Amino acid sequence: MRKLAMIFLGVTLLAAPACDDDETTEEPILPDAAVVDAGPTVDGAAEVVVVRVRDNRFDPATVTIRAGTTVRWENVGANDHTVTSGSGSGAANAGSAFDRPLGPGNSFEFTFTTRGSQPYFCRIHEAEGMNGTVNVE
Ligand SMILES: [Cu+2]
Repeated sequence: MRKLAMIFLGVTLLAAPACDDDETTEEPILPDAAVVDAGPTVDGAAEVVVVRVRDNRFDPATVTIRAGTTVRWENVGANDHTVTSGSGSGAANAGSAFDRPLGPGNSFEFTFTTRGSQPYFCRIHEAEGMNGTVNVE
């Protein structure tokens, strides 16, 4: 019985402060026209550019983005592919920035921070000319 009494007391104390709060409810404050006119801030906003990975090509094969932009490759085909940095598997730096197997329905994101022209390719369909370029400005 003593335990029950303690629980009851606890519930009563918790419920008590909510009794007379209704009068202090505030209306939402709408922003002035001047604030709305300022518009959204573009600088620093996350940007994502989508490249579709098809059988067997990147679409579009060339994208031009600003530094800090994320590219998302989406495999919309039926084949396995890879998204591998470098101009080809023979390049000394092949796969040094990214090297991701990409099965059907999967996607991969990479954020480019270094400016310049950055080639990439698919290891599986390299011989078919499945490659692309990300130009980072
Ligand atoms: Cu491929």
